[in-house]
Amino acid sequence: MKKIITFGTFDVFHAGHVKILQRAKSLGDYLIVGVSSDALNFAKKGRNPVYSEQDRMTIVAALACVDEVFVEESLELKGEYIANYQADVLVMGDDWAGKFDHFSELCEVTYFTRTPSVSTTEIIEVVRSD
Ligand code: C2G
Repeated sequence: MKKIITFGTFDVFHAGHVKILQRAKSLGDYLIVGVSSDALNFAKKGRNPVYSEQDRMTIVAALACVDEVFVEESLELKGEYIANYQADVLVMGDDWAGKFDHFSELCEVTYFTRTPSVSTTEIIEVVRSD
């Protein structure tokens, strides 16, 4: 069985998130998703997510293409997560291109082009301005 792993905050879940998860799943048989903890999201983006860690996990876990979810506590633990889940492929969006190439010792590393014209930040801005 070919296992794929990917990571993200998946806050204010949108079509760009669905598309990368579906594309990730198409590379193998079993898709594992590390959902960033609220604390990790704050460290990465300097703000609290709109949806709590628990709600973001619930949404991602409900998708047909997702087989397993867990909380990503730290960017530094990515190697441990890949090894523990015995992932064959790491998928990330190309906003992270090159950043995880060193994990190619552990598994294949693939970056997918981000879906254009949709982002959590833009959705938050549109909702705020209304
Ligand atoms: N994404 C995408 N197209 C968009 C928006 C996002 O393909 N229009 C992808 C991102 O490239 C990422 C995934 O969806 O691979 C999740 O996006 P975010 O929630 O923004 O993830 P991020 O906060 O960058 O967390 O360990 C790495 C991180 O946890 C990634």
